[in-house]
Amino acid sequence: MSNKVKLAVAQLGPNQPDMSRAENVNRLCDMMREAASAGAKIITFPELALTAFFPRHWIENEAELNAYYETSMPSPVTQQLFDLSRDLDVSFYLGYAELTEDGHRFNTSILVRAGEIIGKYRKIHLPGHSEYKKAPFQHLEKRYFEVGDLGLPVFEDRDLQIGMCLCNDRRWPETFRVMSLQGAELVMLGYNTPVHNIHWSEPEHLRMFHNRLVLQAAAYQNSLWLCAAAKAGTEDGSILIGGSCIVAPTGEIVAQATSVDDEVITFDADFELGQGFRKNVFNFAAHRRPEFYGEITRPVEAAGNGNH
Ligand code: CDT
Repeated sequence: MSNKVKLAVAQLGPNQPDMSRAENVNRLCDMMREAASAGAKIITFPELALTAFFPRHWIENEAELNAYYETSMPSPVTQQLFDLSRDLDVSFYLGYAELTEDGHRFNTSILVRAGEIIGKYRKIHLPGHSEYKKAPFQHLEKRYFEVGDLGLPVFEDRDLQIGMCLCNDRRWPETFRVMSLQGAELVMLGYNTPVHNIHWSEPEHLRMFHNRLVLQAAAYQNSLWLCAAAKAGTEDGSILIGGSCIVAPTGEIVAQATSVDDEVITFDADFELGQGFRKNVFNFAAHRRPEFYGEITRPVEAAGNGNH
C-alpha cells in the first residue's frame, strides 16, 4: 500500500531591496506553475518570502520598518498567489512578516489550501539580538518580532497532518517532537541562513552541514517528511546558504536544490513510509519515557539575551 502526494519546494534566489513585492510574488507564481505542471500538490516557499531579509538592517524609522510587514493576508499584491493556488489545486506554505491590527509583530507562516488560509504559525525560536551590534550586518529578529503566540499546531490538508516552523526553529528538536506528538506527517519550513555568523567565529562550512544534520535527524526521529525552502544567494550584500531539500522519514535527502537561484524541486512522497518507523522504533506510545523528560519543559529561569 502506498499513499503518495507529490511535494514541491520552491527555493528563492535573493530578493534584493529594490525588488517590489509584486515582482517577488510573480516569481512565486511562476514556481507554483512549474510545480503544478510536475504534478505537485503542496509547495513550500521560504521564510520572509515577500521582501529582503530586513532584520539585517538597523531601522529606526517606524514607517520604513512597517513597510516590510503585511497588515492583511491575502493582501492586494499576494491575492494572485491565492487565486493561483485555487486554480491549480496546489496548497502552499508562505513565510512573511506580520503586523497585527493591534500592533504586534510576528515572523509568520501560513498554510493555504484552495485560496483559503487553513493554518498559521508564528516563529517561536527567534535568533539574533535586539540592540545595535557592531558587525558587518545585523540580525535583529529579537527586536522586530515577538515570540510566536500560537504554539506548534498541526493542520490537516489532503488527509495529511501538517506542521510548520521557521528557520532557527529547525535547530531545536522540541519543535518537531511537539508536532509529531500531534501526529504530524509532514513539516514545512522556510529559512534565511547567512553563511557568516555575526555572533561568533563559526566555521562557515558548518552552516550547510548543520542545516542538513538537523533536518535529517528531525525527519528520522519523528517519522515525518520535511520540506525545507531556503532564500539563497547574495541578498543585499549578505550571502545566504541555500540548500533547499526534501527529506524522507528515513532521514535521507531525496531531492536537493543545486543552485542559489529560484529553483523548484519535487518528490513523489509516500506517506506510508513513515508508518514503519512510527510503529516500531519510534512507536511513541510504547517506547517514550516522558516521566524522565521533565527537565525539557521546566520554564527558562533567566531569559537573558544571549547570542545565537
Ligand atoms: N532566520 C533565521 O532564523 N536564521 C538563523 C540564523 C541566525 S544567525 C544569527 C538560522 O537559524 O539559520
